[in-house]
Amino acid sequence: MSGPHLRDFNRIVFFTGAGMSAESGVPTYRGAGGIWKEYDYRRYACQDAFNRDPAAVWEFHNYRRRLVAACAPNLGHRIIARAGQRETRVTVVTQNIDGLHALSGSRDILELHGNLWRVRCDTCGVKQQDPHEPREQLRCDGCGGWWRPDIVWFGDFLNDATLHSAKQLISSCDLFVSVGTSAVVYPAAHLPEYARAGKALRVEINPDETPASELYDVHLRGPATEMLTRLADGDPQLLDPA
Ligand code: BV8
Ligand code: ZN
Repeated sequence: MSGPHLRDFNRIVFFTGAGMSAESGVPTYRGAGGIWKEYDYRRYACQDAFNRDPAAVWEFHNYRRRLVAACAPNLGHRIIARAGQRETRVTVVTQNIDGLHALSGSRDILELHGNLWRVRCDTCGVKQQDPHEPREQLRCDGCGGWWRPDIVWFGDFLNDATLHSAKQLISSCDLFVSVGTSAVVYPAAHLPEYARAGKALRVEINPDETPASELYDVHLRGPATEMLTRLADGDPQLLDPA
């Protein structure tokens, strides 16, 4: 199959969005059936909403936990994880909070927007990793404050160290593969520019054109699993055993 092929690169960054998990059954944000189409994030997924009614925000996030807990990594997640198990340096920079990259075996993951399965106390700031199930206990064992999802909601600043590491890695990679993002949310949508500045070969995997498409050298217009299979180019180490 015509290139590029993952085996030909040494430092790869996969920059993923909700489209990466669409074939696992996780709803995207904006597309058909997108979660923001049904739920207004101003009511269920921002600090103001949490200050007003933390229980309602938890009801919404426990609904998302149940939904995502029923989803499994897809072939695309597995190809990325296997690419990382070889000498090639592979990093996943994701906007996803679903935890499916980790579940599929990827190790080097930068979660720009936090994680659905982690909480932090809104008062003392202590953090806790949860099992993949809804959370019943909403109060911090330490100070009695409210636990809040450790997610970067609109209006929240991203973690500086995470964003800085992402910019560093993307500026020095030789292959940058964007998978399933609409490139409309900032500062994440700025990151492909660092790949261009770093002279990486840039591949956009998305069935649709995006506002960032002109930043890419190669456009693979199809679903994540099929297009990542193409990048794996029949490599038995990357694909599912026959
Ligand atoms: C901040 C977690 C400082 C939450 C998310 C500059 C200009 C304009 C606005 C701003 C700016 N800077 C900051 C802002 C404000 C805001 C922003 O960007 N607004 C946008 C809407 C204009 N940014 C912020 O608030 C950020 N914080 O800047 O703090 C600050 C503070 C105060 C005031 C000013 C600044 C925080 C942003 C993070 C928000 N949290 N997620 C949760 O889940 O509850 S964002 C969320 O949406 C995602 O994480 C992702 O980042 C983003 C976009 O979603 P995508 O992943 O791209 O998914 P989407 O559904 O949109 O698209 C799916 C794509 O997949 C489509 O293209 C589709 O074609 C494709 N697809 C579908 N199926 C498949 C597929 N592809 C492949 N295979 C398939 N099968
Ligand atoms: Zn606390």
